[in-house]
Amino acid sequence: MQKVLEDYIRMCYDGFLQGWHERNGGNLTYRMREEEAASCAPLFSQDRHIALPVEVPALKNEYFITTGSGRYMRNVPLAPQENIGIIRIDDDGRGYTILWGLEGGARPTSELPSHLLNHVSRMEATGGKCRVIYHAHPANITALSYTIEPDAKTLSRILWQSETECAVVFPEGVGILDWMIPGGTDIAAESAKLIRKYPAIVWAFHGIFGSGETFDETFGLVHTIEKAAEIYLKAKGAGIIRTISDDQLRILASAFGVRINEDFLN
Ligand code: 2HA
Ligand code: ZN
Repeated sequence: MQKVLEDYIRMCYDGFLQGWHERNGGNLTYRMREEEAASCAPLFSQDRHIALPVEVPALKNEYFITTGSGRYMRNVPLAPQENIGIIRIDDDGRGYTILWGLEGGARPTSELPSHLLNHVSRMEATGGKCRVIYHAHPANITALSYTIEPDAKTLSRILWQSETECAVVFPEGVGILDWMIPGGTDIAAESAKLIRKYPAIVWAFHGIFGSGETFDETFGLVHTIEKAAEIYLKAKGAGIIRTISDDQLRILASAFGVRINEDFLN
C-alpha cells in the first residue's frame, strides 16, 4: 500500500486506541503532496461528483484523503476502501470528485466544510505548510470545556500551566469556540476564523480540531493538549496550591526559542 495511506490509516487507529473516536466520532483530512497523489493514481477508479456547501477556490485541484461520514475510525485499518477515500477539489472550488474509496456509497465526513475551510486558514497561517486537519473527541479536553468560559486566554493559560512542554508545543495558545451545531457551514466559518490564530481549537462540549504539517505533528499536538487537560483536571480534583508562573513561561519560551503569545500572559 502507498506510504501516505499507511501513515493516514495508522493515525486513524492511533486516535481510536486513545479513546478519542467512540462510534463514528472524529474525522481526519490530509492535503496530499503532488507526488503522493501521483503514487495513488493507479487506485483511482471512480468519478462520483458532489457539490460543496462552501466555496474553497484556494484548494482548487488539491487532492485530499478523508474519512467517511458515519464511518468508524476503529474500522479504518480493516477496510480502508470503505472507510476512507481520496477526493479532488474542482477547478472552481465548489465541489469535488471521489476518486478512490468510500465504497458502498459513503460520502466524506460530515465535517468536510469545517475541514476544508480550516485547511484554507491554516495554509494561510503557515505559508502553505499545513496539510493535516484532525477532529477528535478526547474526554479530558472536552470535560475541561465545562469548567471555563469559552475564552482562549483562560484555556491557553490552564494548558500551559498544566505541563511544562505545552508552551513550547503550542506557544500561540489554543482557541475555543462556544457550543454550536456540528456538521454545518456556520460552525465551519467560525472555526476557520479562529484556527487562523491557533494551531488547535476546542469545540466546547464536543472535542478538538488540531492542525499540522505532518501526521506526527498533528497527532502529537492533540495528544499534548489532551494530556495537559487530564493533568489539570487531576490536579484540580486533588487541589491546586501552586502552578507554573508567567515568568517561568517566558523563561521557558526563550530557552526553547519560541515566541509565546504575550497577550495571554499577565
Ligand atoms: O464524525 O465527530 O463532529 C462525527 C463527528 C461530528
Ligand atoms: Zn465531532
